[in-house]
Amino acid sequence: MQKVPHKIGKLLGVTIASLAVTVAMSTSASAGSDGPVVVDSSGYKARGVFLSYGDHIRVSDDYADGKSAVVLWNDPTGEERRCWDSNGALNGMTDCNYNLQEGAYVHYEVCLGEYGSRQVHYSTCGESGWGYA
Ligand SMILES: [Ca+2]
Ligand SMILES: [Ca+2]
Repeated sequence: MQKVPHKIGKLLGVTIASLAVTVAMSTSASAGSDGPVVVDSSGYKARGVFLSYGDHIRVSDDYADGKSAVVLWNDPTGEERRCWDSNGALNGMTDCNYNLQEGAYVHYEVCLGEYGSRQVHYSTCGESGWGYA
């Protein structure tokens, strides 16, 4: 007799929690639009994404080859900006936090490069993505 109410309570808790997350996300993300996860030309060595809430670019070095991952993106003035993951491979996303004008387009791609010399290997850049701040 104890098991059933316990299970229902747990399920209800999960439902309410996910509902709260949905409401919070739809409220906070109303101004902009996240971009897709993009990958480098190999498809697996680097990933990047744009998140509109708070204007974050995230980049991940997914391959231990001595090269860093870098997201190249264009800010609203058209200037190229860079967000590097230079702290090693396979250790999560590195976050770059920006503050963009609401509604600004963000065009970005992820590439491999040498963080020491800030050299980008453009041939490794993958397909680009778009988001809106
Ligand atoms: Ca690497
Ligand atoms: Ca890293």
